[in-house]
Amino acid sequence: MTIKVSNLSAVDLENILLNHFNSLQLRSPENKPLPDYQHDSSVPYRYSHNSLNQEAQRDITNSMRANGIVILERFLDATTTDRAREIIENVVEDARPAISRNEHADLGNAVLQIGDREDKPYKNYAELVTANKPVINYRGGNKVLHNQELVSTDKGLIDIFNVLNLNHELAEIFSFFKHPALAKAVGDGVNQIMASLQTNSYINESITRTRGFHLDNLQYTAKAFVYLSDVDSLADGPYCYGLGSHANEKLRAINSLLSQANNFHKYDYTVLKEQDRLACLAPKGSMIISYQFGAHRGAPQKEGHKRIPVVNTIGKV
Ligand SMILES: O=C(O)CCC(=O)C(=O)O
Ligand SMILES: [Fe+2]
Repeated sequence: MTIKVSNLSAVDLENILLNHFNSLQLRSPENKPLPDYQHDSSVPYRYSHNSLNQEAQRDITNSMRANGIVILERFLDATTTDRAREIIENVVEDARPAISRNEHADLGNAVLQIGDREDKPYKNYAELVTANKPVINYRGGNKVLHNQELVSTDKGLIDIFNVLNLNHELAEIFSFFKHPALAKAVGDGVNQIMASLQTNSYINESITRTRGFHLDNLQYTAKAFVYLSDVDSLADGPYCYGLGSHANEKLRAINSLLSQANNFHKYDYTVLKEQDRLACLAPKGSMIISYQFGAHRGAPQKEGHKRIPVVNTIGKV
C-alpha cells in the first residue's frame, strides 16, 4: 500500500498506520509487551526502593535497557516529599502577583519571567540553564499544528530552572541526583558514560492541552522525574512513555518522515501503538527515569488537577 502523507492530518495518519501496524513489523524482538503495566505492581521494573544499592542500580539499568523507562515507587518518603513540595509552592506563591500582572520580576531567591514576552531576560534554553539564580519560566504556550489548526500547548505551565538553588534544604533532599551511582545505572543501559546535569521543577495545574508524544533530541539524554504529588489517574496528567521506543529505530524513522511531510516539529512522534503507551501512575515520592530519545509526553490534565515533578536531566558530559 502507498500512503500519501502530505495531505493527511496526524490523526488520519495514525489511524492508517495503526491499522497496518502488524504487517509493518516494527517491534524489535527483545521488546516484548509488558502485562497490565499500569496496575500490576509485581512487574519487575516497578521497583520500590529508598536507596541506590547495587540491586536497585542493576534493576534501573535492566529496565531502562529493555523498556527505556523505570519506575521506583516511593523513592522519597511522604514527609520529605511534602516538605520539598512546600518549598517549591511557596516560591510559586511569591510569583503569583507578578504572573497575574504579566510582568517579569526579581523575587530575591529567584527570577520570574513571562516566557512569551519579547523582552524576556533569558532568551533561550542555554540562558535559562546558566542564569545566576533559579528562573521561574511562566510559559505563554507554544503554537503547534493540531488537526490543521494552530493551537497553543502547555499554556500556563510553570517551569523552574535550577530549582535546587532555591534553598539548601531542597538541595539536600535531592542530593541523590548527584550520586554517581544514579548516572552510572542510567548510562549503563545504553553503554554510555553519563552525568547528572540541571534540575527543574514543573508545576502543572489545569494544563488541559499538552504537547503530544515527542523525543527531546537524539542525544543520549535521560530525565529522572520525582513526583511531589500523587498521580493517580489520567486526569492528573501523568508522565507517559512509549515502551521500547528508545530502541525502535524503524518506528523512529517513520515518525521522523511523517513529521517532515506534515511540517510538525521534527521530533514529534505521532505513531505509537496504544498498548505501548505507558501512563506513569504512581504515588508522591516515586521516581521515574526515562531515556528522552524515546517517545514521551505529559498527558493533558482535567481542570482542577495539579501535578508537580522535580526533573533532573542526565546526559553525556
Ligand atoms: O510534562 C511532562 O511530564 C513531560 C515534559 C517533557 O516532555 C519533558 O520533560 O521532556
Ligand atoms: Fe520532552
